[in-house]
Amino acid sequence: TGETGLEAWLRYAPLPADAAKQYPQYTDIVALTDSQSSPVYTAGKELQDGLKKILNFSANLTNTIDSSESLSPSAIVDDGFWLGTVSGEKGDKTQVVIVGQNERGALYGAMEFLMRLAQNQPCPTSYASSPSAPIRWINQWDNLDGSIERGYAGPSIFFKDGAVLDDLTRVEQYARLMASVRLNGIVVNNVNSHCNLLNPSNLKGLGRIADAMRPWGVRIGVALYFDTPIELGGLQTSDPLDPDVVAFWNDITTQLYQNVPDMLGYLIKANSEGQPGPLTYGRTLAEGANLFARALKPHGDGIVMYRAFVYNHHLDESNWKNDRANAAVEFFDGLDDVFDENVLVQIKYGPIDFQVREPPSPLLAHLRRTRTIIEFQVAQEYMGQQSHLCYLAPLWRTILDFDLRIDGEPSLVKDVVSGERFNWKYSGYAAVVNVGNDSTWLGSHLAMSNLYAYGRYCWDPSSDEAAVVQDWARLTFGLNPTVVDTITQLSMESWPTYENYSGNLGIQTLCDIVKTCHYGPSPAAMDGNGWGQWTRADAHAIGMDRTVATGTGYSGQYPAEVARVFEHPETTPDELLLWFHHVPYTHRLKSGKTVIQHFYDAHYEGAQNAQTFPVRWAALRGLVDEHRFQHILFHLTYQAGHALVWRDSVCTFYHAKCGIPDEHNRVGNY
Ligand code: GCW
Repeated sequence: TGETGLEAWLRYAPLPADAAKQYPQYTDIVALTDSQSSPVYTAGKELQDGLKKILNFSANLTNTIDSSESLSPSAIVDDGFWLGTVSGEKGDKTQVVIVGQNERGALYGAMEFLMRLAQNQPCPTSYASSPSAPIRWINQWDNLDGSIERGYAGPSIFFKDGAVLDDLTRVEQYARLMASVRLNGIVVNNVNSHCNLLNPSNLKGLGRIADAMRPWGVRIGVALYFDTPIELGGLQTSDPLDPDVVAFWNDITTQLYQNVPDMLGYLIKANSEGQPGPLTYGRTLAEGANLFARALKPHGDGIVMYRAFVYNHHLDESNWKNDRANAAVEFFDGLDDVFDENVLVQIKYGPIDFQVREPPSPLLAHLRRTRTIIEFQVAQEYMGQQSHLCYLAPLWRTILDFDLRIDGEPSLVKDVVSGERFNWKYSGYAAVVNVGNDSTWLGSHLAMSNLYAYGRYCWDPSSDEAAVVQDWARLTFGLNPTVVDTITQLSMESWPTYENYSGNLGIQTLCDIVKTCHYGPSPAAMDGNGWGQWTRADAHAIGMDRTVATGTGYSGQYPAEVARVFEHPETTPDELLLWFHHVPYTHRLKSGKTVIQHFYDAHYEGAQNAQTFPVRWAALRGLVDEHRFQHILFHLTYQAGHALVWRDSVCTFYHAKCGIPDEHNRVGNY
């Protein structure tokens, strides 16, 4: 299965003999638990399996130890662990000790040990590690019929024909991958969901999903459809203040907890892209969120993940002041004190929609008492849909390292999200992931670095993105430095390359909005519709004027110090210029180039670099198994071709719009 991709980065490939012989003979594994559904038991089994595969050791697994010693390292928090070595009682045997702060932490420590071993890194003598944030979750956009919204890797591993699949083997394997990068929760169905999830047999099915994932320390939650009381309950209304509606949700929640006693809670997309919500009934967003919060409250620690992705998708472009980017702050301002304490607001990293370049959502600077979850997308919806290599960790870092300067104080997005900035105990990360039934999980072997990196970043948002992809490459493709270096370099170049040929200077990914496929170049599709992902390109100028002085006022949603920077073209960084300003094509960038010449040059540079990807990959022939070698070569060759299509479509479009020739005489001379 190594070659098909099913084991992804958890292949535990055998170490070469000369490396393997440096390791002590691990003979006995003790997993201190009585329960086979405990992550501690899973840890023991995983160690047994990993040692067999990596070192060809057959170790015994038991669950008791003759020792009064107990280790309780104090500096680790929930889900954290300590991994180290201690000398045996007579000093003759070295033992590896893994101590979890909880059961999940023990599993994480065991997998850390194995993933180091698989990279030929001996067990550290003393290593403690704790998560940056307690919420490290995935959102699946899987529909009950088995299709996946924005899925590019086959049908759902959870659902088919309106029901939960009988065979959940892939779900268990997915939970194993999640545990290895310390992801601890998943919402299994689409936010554009429907009420058929909540029929009695599916409630049982959800229980089976939870049972399959629990041994890996993964808890499940569900996305709810706001009008379920009408459509499933036969009520006249779904008004969140109606007593029958309240009773309906209380009842559903009780039934859910009967099947999933450790449920994470509810993810809610409401009043967004045609979905009903509290505003439909003349209620506030908080009244809608609190309805679910109160239904959850009696059952445990379940939370409402209320999505901030609320906006009007029939916006009138003829009004210069209209701006979809303003929506989240406009809708959520004033609600900071009225959400119940178990409501968290889930905010996409940027104010529009997972574009190739966005500033961080300003809502992250507005909610102080209401805790937040930041939403990323491992699914490469606007990023080449797993047909293009686009390693996203460098993009995530531009968001996580951004200093919002809330109240004039250091306020890095990662410190807001971790809870540190406002002293929250429960907050963190979600990412939309579109794994499917394909044996590669995401449809592309190389795209899996994004899933791996997502977990690593939730745990430690200050990780070095090159080091993360190197670890992933060693685990996935082996220890050959040529292979690891090539994959690392291609991955590190991939986002800047993609940005170059897809959409520059903060103009967004110039793909097809109107057909809603969000794939392939279509700069014309950005304007003239209600979606609000506008570029306002005409014959003379381009970009959204989001200034307070003359535009939509969006820049003023940031704290003062940041707002000042974005208010003026001179202080706005080039890469976000057209996000914030409407400027002539002849406007000079800090680089000295005009906007239009930058467009031409960037598209040629990006497409040119993409041509090198298959060539550089091809140099690895014989160093990677033939199956994966060919699969990846095919993808990179396709990407190289599609990059040319991108380049020529975008350059030709703007050339025709403004009539300004390319200084290097390429555009229009095909
Ligand atoms: O990015 C957009 C997608 C929709 C998605 C929506 C959302 C699930 O194009 O497919 O719907 O965002 O995040 O709700």
